[in-house]
Parts: sequence; structure tokens; C-alpha cells
Amino acid sequence: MSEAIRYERVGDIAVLAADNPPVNALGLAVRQGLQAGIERAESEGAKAVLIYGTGRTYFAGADIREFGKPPQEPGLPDLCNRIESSPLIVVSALHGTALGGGLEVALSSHYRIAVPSAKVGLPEVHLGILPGAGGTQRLPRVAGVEAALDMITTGRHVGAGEALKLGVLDRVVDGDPRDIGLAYVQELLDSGAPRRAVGELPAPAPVDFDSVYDAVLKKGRGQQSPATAVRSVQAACEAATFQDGIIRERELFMDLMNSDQRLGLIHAFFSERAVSKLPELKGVEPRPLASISVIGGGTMGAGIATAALLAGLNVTLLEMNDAAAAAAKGRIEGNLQGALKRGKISQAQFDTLTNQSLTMATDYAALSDVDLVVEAVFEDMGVKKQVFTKLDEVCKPGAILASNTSYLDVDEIAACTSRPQDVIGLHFFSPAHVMKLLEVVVAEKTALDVVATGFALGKLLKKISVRAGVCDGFIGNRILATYRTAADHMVLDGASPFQIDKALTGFGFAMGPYAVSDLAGLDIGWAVRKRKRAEGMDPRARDSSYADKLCEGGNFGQKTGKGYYVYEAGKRGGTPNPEVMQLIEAERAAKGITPRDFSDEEIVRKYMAAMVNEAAKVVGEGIARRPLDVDMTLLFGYGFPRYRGGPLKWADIVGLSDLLDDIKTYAQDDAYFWQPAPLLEQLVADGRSFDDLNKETA
Ligand code: 3H9
Repeated sequence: MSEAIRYERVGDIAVLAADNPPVNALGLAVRQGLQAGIERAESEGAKAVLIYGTGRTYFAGADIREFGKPPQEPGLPDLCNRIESSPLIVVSALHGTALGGGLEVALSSHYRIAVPSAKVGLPEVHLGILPGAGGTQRLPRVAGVEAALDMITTGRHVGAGEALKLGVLDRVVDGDPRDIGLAYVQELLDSGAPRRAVGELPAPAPVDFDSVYDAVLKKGRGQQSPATAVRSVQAACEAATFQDGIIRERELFMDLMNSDQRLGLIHAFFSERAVSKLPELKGVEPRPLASISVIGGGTMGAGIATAALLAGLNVTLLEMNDAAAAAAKGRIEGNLQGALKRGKISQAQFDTLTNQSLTMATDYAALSDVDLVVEAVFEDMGVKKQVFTKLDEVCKPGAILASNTSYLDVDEIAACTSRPQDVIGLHFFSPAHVMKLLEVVVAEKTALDVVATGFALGKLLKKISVRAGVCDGFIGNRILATYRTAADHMVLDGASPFQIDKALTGFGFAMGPYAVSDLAGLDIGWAVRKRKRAEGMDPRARDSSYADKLCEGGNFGQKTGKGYYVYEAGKRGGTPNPEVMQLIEAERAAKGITPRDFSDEEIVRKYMAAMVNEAAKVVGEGIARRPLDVDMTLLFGYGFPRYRGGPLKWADIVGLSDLLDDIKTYAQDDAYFWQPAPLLEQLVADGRSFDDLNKETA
């Protein structure tokens, strides 16, 4: 008997207890143990079998680490069929998260009981696959097609109460899973309850699967797995037998298993967890973090304050005067109203957060006792230095002084204090109470426990925290500046901003770069361009001015109703602004450029090549420690399609050598912009991938 499954006899009942921490994933040893346990129970004359998980959960799914490796018997689909076909009564007792293959084992059991806090779900689509151990065939038979389609295509976790109503669970009882399970099995045996196999239930009634398929495909922005899962549920209704449905499910499952999207999504799953694990922070205790202060209550500062309040921290918000403080408080209350409306907090919590946890201040003296200060004032080095000089005077020893700068030199900011070891960059993304990304910018003298506290704060605020080094724009904005420039070059050469946006949303981005600029405000990019020109641009760099002209006309994007697009009140999205093409054409003419046609494919390739090349420089220079740090930055802060895993995972998939060849070809026209990243050249020369680098630095 495998150690991952412990076998025990309690009277007529054989008890199979899973013991495979941390989440009882259904790896080989667990599958072997379950199969052996069922066989032993049958051969020893038990009347029923109880399956449950020890530790924090029932099975949380197949072992994702086995994906892509040669299959080992028994496979999960066969195991589920074996459990279901047992002549004994098989009962599963659920707690924690019964997900994916875990729920499939439960659905193969004849009865299911759970504790009230348990959650069930089939989240396989988030990994680029579909439930492949009978889930698409059994769930519609117990919950109906509509509920099954909802659960399978969204992958959402369903609470025990709802699962009971849907028929996924038979009973919900509070207590220890083993105890409630044993009592339930005994009751079933005493009452002579029959063996009840879901696979033997009649096929469910079909729905209009073609329209569901189309709707799901559209919603997924190019993600294949949810739409393919619809076809698998369809088989539950239309296949001649249950077994035929299982065969169809297997075919579709294997198609997805062999897809690039599965590679991208699994990479995202593991990278999301690896990104905040830094070897140098092992054993380093973060500093205390009970209260924080935010300086500046604009959109960004108010968002940071909101996120901190929602995470249970006391927040002091410092503004310049009473009027600004009142406006900032209004912004925070507006954000919290949103949380209240969405049911994230109660009215009582809203009242406590706004009246007790939040303090408004206009005097730096109010910051004398806080543990951490995040400065979110105007993006100007002079202004930042004034703030940090003041903070150095008033903050208690050991307080962490953080800047939310998105571009500026954190070393220079730290140098104007007497405690550079306590200074760090915490770069939030707007709206900060919604966006998941936090760049933890480590300056030259930042102390390790300050870095650890940055990550601890990120965890508290439920952010994905990425370590970044100091450079202009850190990881994300530095790479953005490059691929955005590549897009501007394509516009000068003949593509339109609207075609570029369309090509990139076709690739899977949530929005194209020009629509994003309109949303963020065109004045932001304008200020950066002016700063860079003032600092002195390399004469070989191609500059463009049509966007400046838009700004000079007072068009800053959505907030002014006009930018690249024209926005009508009450309507979502905008329509192309015809003035933009006039400005572009005038600039092309002035520069003597004869515009040429671009295919959508060429646009995507060039944009991505620029992104990957800059990302490789960012990793090569140590600004990002690992390729996966770049991938997570782009995924969580820049709308990169998760199913492609991130730019460097995408690069591995399409092939680094071909990509480098393309970059060298582009360099024939613009050798300054298209300088190949040394790291990319090195990887190609060595025949290695970005993922190899991830593994080497794990
Ligand atoms: C499936 O079932 C396919 C079948 O339909 C068909 C097969 C034929 N495998 O997230 P955490 C690791 S597909 C391997 O930090 P939490 C995780 O990497 C599967 N490892 O904890 C981490 O490792 P480390 C369908 C796994 O409490 C550690 O466990 N199931 C797996 O925040 C702790 O994880 C899913 O998609 C796994 N399945 O959240 C569920 N799951 O410590 C995926 C976790 O080294 N899992 N690990 O970084 C989850 O959603 C969350 O992990 C869970 C716990 C909610 C369970």
C-alpha cells in the first residue's frame, strides 16, 4: 500500500485517507494508493469505502507537475471509472478545495458529503485544458448542462451551500471530514441505500451548444480551453453512451494538453507562485507593519490607501491642505463604495474603514509613528527629494520610506536621506486597489528586511510582487517604452494606430497600446517624452511628434473625450479620431516617408520582438532576476494574455533563434533601435531557452 493513501478498517467500512501534502494532488502514488485501496476493500469483504483527505484539503486536482511527462498507470480517468464501477458503496468526504481531478474523484464516488467551508470546482480551463477524468460527462448529469457549462467554462470555485443546491453534493455537515464521512456511510449502510453511479444516470438534455461555443470563444479573447470544454459537455448529451462521451472528452483533452496555450498557462500558474520567492529573503524577518501612511491622495495615492484599508491596515493619508485632504478622502470613499456595492465589504466595515482606520492629515508630524510611508506625489525628482528630506526628519527610526515612482532613480531619492537602507521603491499600478502588480524596487543600499517587508506588504494587499532593480522605468515601464516605440515606428512607416490596436487585441491583449494610452491619459507619455528630450536623446533615435500635437490641442484621451479615439458619454470604447490620421500623414510627409502596408501578423511579430529584446536586456542586466519575473510583470500589470504565459515564455515557444533572426533583419533598417540583447544572442548560441534560465535560478 502506498504511503500517500492510508488504509484503515472501521467495521464494514474501508477508510482511504489521502496524505500527500500540501494539497493532496493526485500524483502517481495517490492514484496507485486509491486503486489498491478499492481492490483491498473489495477483496477483504468491506461493504463500503470512505475517501477523504488529511491536512488542509481533499484532492486539489491532478498533479500538475506530471503534465507533459509520459503517463503512468493508473491514469486518472481509469481510476475514476474503477471507483465508480466498484460494487461497494463509495463515499467521498470533502473539505478545503476539491478541484479538478479532485472533484472528478468525488463525482465518481457514489455519494458526496462536505463541510460547510469546502469549495468545489473544475478550474482546468485556467491551465489550458479541460476536465479530463470524466468531469465534463459526470457534472452535467448531476447538476444539469447549464450549471455544468458555467462551472467548467469559468473554472470558478463553488461554495458547499451552492454545490448542495446544484446536486453536486448530497449533504453538508460541519465537523471533521473523517467523522462526518464515517457517520454518513454508516447511515447509508443502515438504510440500505443503493450504490449510485453518476455514469449510469441518463444523458442530460442538450442546449444550443453552437451559440454557447461562440459566446465562450468571444469572451475568452482567443483562449481555446473554455470553448473546447463546451464541445466536451456537448458530448455528454449527444454521445451514444457514457463511455463514448468519455472517449470524446479524452480526445479533446489531449488536443488541449498538446497546445501552446497549455504551456503558457501552466507556466503562469507556477511562475505566479515562484515570483515572490527570493532565496536571499529566506529566514529574513520583515519589519512590523501595523500602520502605513500614504503621501498624496490623487488617483494613485487614494488607490494605495484603499488597498491598505481593505487589507486591515490603519492608514494616515497626508495631503497639502484641508481642501486636498477632503478631495482625497472623497476618492477613497468612492473606491470603498465600489467594494461595498460588489459585496466585498459590509456597511459596518465601510463605516469602520472610513471613520476609524483612515486618518487624514496635513502635517508631517502625523507620520512620526507609522511603520511604512508610501510617497505618491507628483513624478518629479525635485518634489520627491523634498518629501524624502522631510520624511527623514519626522519618521521614527526603522520606519520604511517607500516611493511609488514609476520611472525615477530610487538610489538618488534614497541618497537625500540619512537612512538609505530604509528606502525602497513600491511601484503600484493604477487603480492600485484593483491592479494585481507591485514592483518592489530594490535600491543599492536597501536593507534585506526592508525588501522582505515590501514583499510582506504585497502579500497582505494580495498583490503579485516582483523584485526589480533600479533603471529608468524598472521592469515594466522600461519594456513598455520600447515596444510602444516600436509601435510608433510602425505608425510612421505606414500602419495606423487603429490597425495596431486591432492586431494586438487579436493576439490576446486586453487592449491595444493606443487605447491604453487614451485610458492612462496622453499627458503622461507626453511628459515622459519631454523629459527624455530635455535629457538629450541619441541623434540616431527616431522620434515622432504627432502624439504631442494631439496633446497640444488639449486631447488627453478618455478624460477629455478625445485622444486616438473619440469617446461619447455613456458609450463603452471609442471610435477612431480622424484628426489622428491627418497628423500622422502630415508628419510622414514632413519626414519624407512613403507609407507601406503592414499585415497584422507583421505588426504582432515586430511589437513582440521589441518587447522580448528589451525584456532580455532587462534580465541580462539583472533588473529582473529571472525571465519569469518579466513574464509576471507583463501579465499582471500590462494586460498580456495569460494563455501565452508572458513575453519570454512566448519567445521560447515561437523559437529564440527565429526571433533573433527577425531582430537582425529589422536592424538593417534601424540599427540603433534594433540592437540585439546580448542575453538573447547568448541563449541562441548555447541552444538554451529562457525557461532553462528560470530553472537554473530556481
Ligand atoms: C486536473 O485536475 C486535470 C484533470 O481534470 C484530468 C487529469 C487527467 N499539482 O496555491 P498554493 C502546489 S488539473 C501540483 O500556494 P493556496 C503549488 O504549486 C488540476 N502542485 O496554496 C504550491 O507549491 P509551492 C486542477 C500543486 O492555499 C503548493 O501546492 N486543479 C497543485 O494558496 C501550495 O499551493 C487546480 O487547478 C497541483 N494540482 O491554494 C488547482 N496545486 O509551495 C490548482 C497546488 O512549491 N491549485 N500545488 O509553491 C490551486 O488552485 C491552489 O493551489 C489551491 C491552494 C486553491 C489548491
